[in-house]
Amino acid sequence: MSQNCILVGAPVDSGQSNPGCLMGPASYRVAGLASTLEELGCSVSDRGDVVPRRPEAAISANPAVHSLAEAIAWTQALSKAAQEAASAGFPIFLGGDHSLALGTVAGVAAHAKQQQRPLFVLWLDAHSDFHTPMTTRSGNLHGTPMAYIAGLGDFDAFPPFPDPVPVERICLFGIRSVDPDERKALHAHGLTPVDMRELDERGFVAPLRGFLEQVRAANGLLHVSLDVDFLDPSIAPAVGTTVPGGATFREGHLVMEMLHESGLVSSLDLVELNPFLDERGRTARLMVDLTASLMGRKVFDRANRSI
Ligand code: 6HN
Ligand code: MN
Ligand code: MN
Ligand code: MN
Repeated sequence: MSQNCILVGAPVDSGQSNPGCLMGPASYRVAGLASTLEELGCSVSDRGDVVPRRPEAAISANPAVHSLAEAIAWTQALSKAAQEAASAGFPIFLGGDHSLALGTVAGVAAHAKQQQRPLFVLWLDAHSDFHTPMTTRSGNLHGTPMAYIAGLGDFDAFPPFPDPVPVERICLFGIRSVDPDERKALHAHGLTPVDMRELDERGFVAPLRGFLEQVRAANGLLHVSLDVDFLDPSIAPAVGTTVPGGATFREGHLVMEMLHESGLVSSLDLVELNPFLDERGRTARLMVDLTASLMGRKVFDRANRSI
């Protein structure tokens, strides 16, 4: 699968409170993302960084929420950029904090609708990101995109999500930190995360394979949102919301290799990298290497090892 990769920088920093994610796109470029993909036979075009319009004033009904106007401006700009990129090739969105997915997934959902294909979402994260602006206590909107994508109400002045993704088409994978209000909402909407406990018991292969089979059976498009904190902090320290007990180096690569072999992935977010917290670029390089595995880098080609 040699792809036409379209890099879209999304230096979003307003969805959390730990400055630094805005350096993420630059860090991926310095770590050699484009040349790594080219070595795999992909063609790569880098569209540079998206620039949102000046935010219009917006105040949330929840006083804890900050940077609402910025988040809405990013959502509008990224939704447009993502829809365009998705119709031209395989978009890779370089974050930026996870609030960028409010826009990127809205854009790829609009694209999927146009293609009349169902969109599936694989959320690789320590967190479920299933708050609405009404339930978040931290006020950090990077904790909300999954609920937006699933079409939950109460999203302040955000544009309505174009074509909400039903929970049966969402897989939250690697989860190990869920706030009480998120747990309530997940229950209410019948969305059961594949949490680390389940992965400990069943391993990574069976649950992922089950989800990929669903995508294939529905001839779906698959958006993957990779949060740095999906990975264990010992291998990926450059994120403001580390949670112990994450995916190991090999588990991370295994997921990416299986995704490649499935041939089903149509777009990717790389989110939450905070280069200010990195150690000599190791987290940025790991994220680039994981992307390489997703795009087909492997040790050895062997038939019949696919899902
Ligand atoms: N992320 N649930 C916590 C909050 O502040 O709402 C953490 C959110 C983390 C967000 O993983 O992108
Ligand atoms: Mn996240
Ligand atoms: Mn997270
Ligand atoms: Mn929270």
